Amino acid sequence: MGVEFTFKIVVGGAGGVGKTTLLLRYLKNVFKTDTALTVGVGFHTKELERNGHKIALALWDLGGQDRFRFLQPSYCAGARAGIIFFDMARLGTLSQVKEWATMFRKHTSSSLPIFLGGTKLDTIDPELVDGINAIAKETVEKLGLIGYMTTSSKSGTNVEEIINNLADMLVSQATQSKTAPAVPSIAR
Ligand SMILES: Nc1nc2c(ncn2[C@@H]2O[C@H](COP(=O)(O)OP(=O)(O)OP(=O)(O)O)[C@@H](O)[C@H]2O)c(=O)[nH]1
Ligand SMILES: [Mg+2]
Repeated sequence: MGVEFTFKIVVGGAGGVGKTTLLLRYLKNVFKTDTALTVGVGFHTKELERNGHKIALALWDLGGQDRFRFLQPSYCAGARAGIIFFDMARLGTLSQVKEWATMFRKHTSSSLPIFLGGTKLDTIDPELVDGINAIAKETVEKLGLIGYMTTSSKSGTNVEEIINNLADMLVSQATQSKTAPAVPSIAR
C-alpha cells in the first residue's frame, strides 16, 4: 500500500534550542553535539505507519537565528501542524514561542495545531523541572497550543513521542474528515 497521507510539519523555535538535534535523533537515532546552525531551512521526510495508516511526514526545520527571520514565513505554506521548541535551560527562549506561533498561524491558518516542546531536559536540575513545566503550560493555555512535552535528544526522552503524538492527531483528523458525511444528514 502506498502512502495515504502526507503531512507537512513546520518546526520552529529560537536559535540553538535543539531543533536540528532532535530531528536527527528522531530520524537517525544519533545524538550530535556539533550540529551547525541551520542556514535557512532543513528538510526531511519520514514514512511511518500509525493506527493502520501509512503516512509521510515532511519535516521543515527552520533556522531560528534572527538573521534568518525574514525567510521563515516563506517555508510555512501548506503546513498542517507546527512544533515550537524552547530550551528549558534558557527560559528567554520560551518567551519567543508567542512570536513563532503568531508567524506560523499568519502564514498557514489561524487554527494551525501547534505543539510545544521543551528541550535539553537532561541538563536541568530535576528539582527545577516542575517549575519550568508550570510556566510552559501557561504558555500553552495563553496561545491555545495543543500540548506540551519535555524532551532530551541526548537521552532520547520523548523524541519519538512528541512527533508520533502530532502524527496521530493528524491521522485522526484526516480520517474523520474522510469518513464524515459532506452534508449532515437531516433527521426525519
Ligand atoms: N545536552 C543536550 N544538548 C542538546 C540537546 N539538544 C540539542 N543540544 C545541543 O544544543 C546545541 C544546538 O542544537 P541545534 O540542534 O543545532 O539547535 P537548533 O535549534 O537547530 O538551532 P538553529 O538551527 O540555529 O535554529 C547543539 O550543541 C546540541 O548538541 C539535548 O537534548 N541535550
Ligand atoms: Mg537547526
